[in-house]
Amino acid sequence: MNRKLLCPSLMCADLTELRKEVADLSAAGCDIFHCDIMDGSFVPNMALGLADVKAVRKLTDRPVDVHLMMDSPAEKVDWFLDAGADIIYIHPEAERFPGKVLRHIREAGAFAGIAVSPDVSLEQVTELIPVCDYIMVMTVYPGFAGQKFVESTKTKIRRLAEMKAEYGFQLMIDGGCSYEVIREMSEAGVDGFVLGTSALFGKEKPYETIIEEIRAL
Ligand code: S6P
Ligand code: MG
Repeated sequence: MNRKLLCPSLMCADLTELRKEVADLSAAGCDIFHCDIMDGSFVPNMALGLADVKAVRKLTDRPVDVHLMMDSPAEKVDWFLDAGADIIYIHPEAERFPGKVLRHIREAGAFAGIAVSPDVSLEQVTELIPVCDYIMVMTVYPGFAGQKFVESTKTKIRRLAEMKAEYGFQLMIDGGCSYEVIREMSEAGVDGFVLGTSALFGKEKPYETIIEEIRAL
């Protein structure tokens, strides 16, 4: 099994201590900093914003990903490219020409990704798969941390795992990633996990211990 890509979801971190949080998560061995950007329209919530991504970029040399939960992301993608995002995820159902946006992200030198919501089928995104460096299956409905893992997404995850070799994308999951889910989905071929309140934040244990335990699953 490959080394898991572990992506702390910074909306779950203590934002009054962002510098310390990023330093501690780095020291613990996290791989990619996950920034959830919401517009209050595509999803009924707001989380981080452009200024936060710029701040995180200044605080780490590790890859930073941006998960755009917004309507018509095409208009805003350049803001996040300029802010130094390494990976940008869009929701295809929020954009009229998602393939065009994914190609633009790649041409700008970043990695392109799609976030696939529980109600979006693989058939709906087939055309986009060859243009994706990352495919992130949403295992909760986008918008909030602390939700229950949606079991029915496992079928989609297993089907995507079978397609990885042909297309070469990294398969990620976001939402409700508990130790049990990580163990099972890692065996199923998932490469990376967004870590929120289910496994990483608000626990008694230090990040280092948790990351070590997750790597051993
Ligand atoms: C949710 C967002 C996620 C959450 C993460 C929280 O819309 O995209 O990245 O921050 O899923 O994780 P957890 O473990 O609290 O579900
Ligand atoms: Mg996310």
